[in-house]
Amino acid sequence: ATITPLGNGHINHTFLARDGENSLVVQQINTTVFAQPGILVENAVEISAHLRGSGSPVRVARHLPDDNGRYLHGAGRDIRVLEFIPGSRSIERIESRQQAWLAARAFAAFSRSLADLDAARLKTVIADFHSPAARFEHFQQALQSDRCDRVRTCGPEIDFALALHGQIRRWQTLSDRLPLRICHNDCKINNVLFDSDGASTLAVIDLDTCMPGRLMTDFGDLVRSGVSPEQEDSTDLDRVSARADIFEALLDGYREGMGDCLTATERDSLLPGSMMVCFVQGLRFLTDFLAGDIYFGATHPVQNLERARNQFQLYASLAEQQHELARLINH
Ligand code: ADP
Ligand code: GN1
Ligand code: MG
Repeated sequence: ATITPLGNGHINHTFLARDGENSLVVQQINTTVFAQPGILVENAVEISAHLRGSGSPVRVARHLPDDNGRYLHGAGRDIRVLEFIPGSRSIERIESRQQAWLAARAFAAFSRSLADLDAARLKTVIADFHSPAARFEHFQQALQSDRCDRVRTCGPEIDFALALHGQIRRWQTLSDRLPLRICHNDCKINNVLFDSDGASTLAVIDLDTCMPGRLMTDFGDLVRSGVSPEQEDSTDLDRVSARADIFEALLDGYREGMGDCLTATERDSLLPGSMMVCFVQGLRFLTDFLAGDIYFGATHPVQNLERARNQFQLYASLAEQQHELARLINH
């Protein structure tokens, strides 16, 4: 087979293996992030079985076992094989309202289809994954230890983050009031596969963090990764902003996919959730910058700081427009 790198994920190493007509996705799981790859496989198999068994139209990329029924390979038991979704492509930036609507509907339909799967059947992959209070604590620890002597290089970003401590508590309180549901927990725009001309979505992928959570963060991640005309790595901060028309399309698509499943409290959490996820993602990048780029990696020394600035700018843009955006929700 020929093996080539695939996609732009931050966490795993993903490859496309091609042999004539046959294509497979081969992925090396990042065991720094996911200490127990077996749990990822068990959760994914459970989810695939539930979707198939319930006749859901939502498609995911299935994990494929070898002839002995094993899902994990290699000396580190960290290599897996996934079904390749033919004719698919992922996008890194939303270009149109239609793309926004389709992606949001796909992620919402995914959660809706899992509403009747017993949450106890899925293992917790990373505890407190979307807890703003836990993320803030990690940030404070990184700040305190300053193990790479980088604190002195990012004073303004640290001050920006510290000023939002009170807001973190309010977001945590809101999140704690919401129902726990099985969520995707990484509803980034490149985790949904479109067909080649972008006219429909084919599958939801990257199920590694799928576990009980809150819809406010699923919708928030969609907004975070899709609402800006610039990607999260962009340093062109003047162009980083929330596009209200894309926000509206994400909202409409999400509501369409959730149908009547969304409670009133959940609906009211969508905008705060979007702001929270942008800010917390900035905080996560800043924390990783302070810790030495051990989680997200970096292609140059200040990349995680640049990503943090980008996400803080996006948060500020959402905050500035929050009253107009709230009107779209109450519409
Ligand atoms: P990571 O956890 O590192 O983000 P992903 O599972 O999201 O890894 O895969 C990274 C990228 O690889 C995706 O954004 C997509 O472009 C591509 N990809 C992953 N799985 C498939 C698949 N089954 N079919 C087609 N493309 C895929
Ligand atoms: C990671 O795996 P990927 O690239 O889809 C991260 C998300 C972040 C995102 C930021 C397990 O997602 O939580 O929001 O990067 N995944 C994990 O781009 O931490
Ligand atoms: Mg991914």
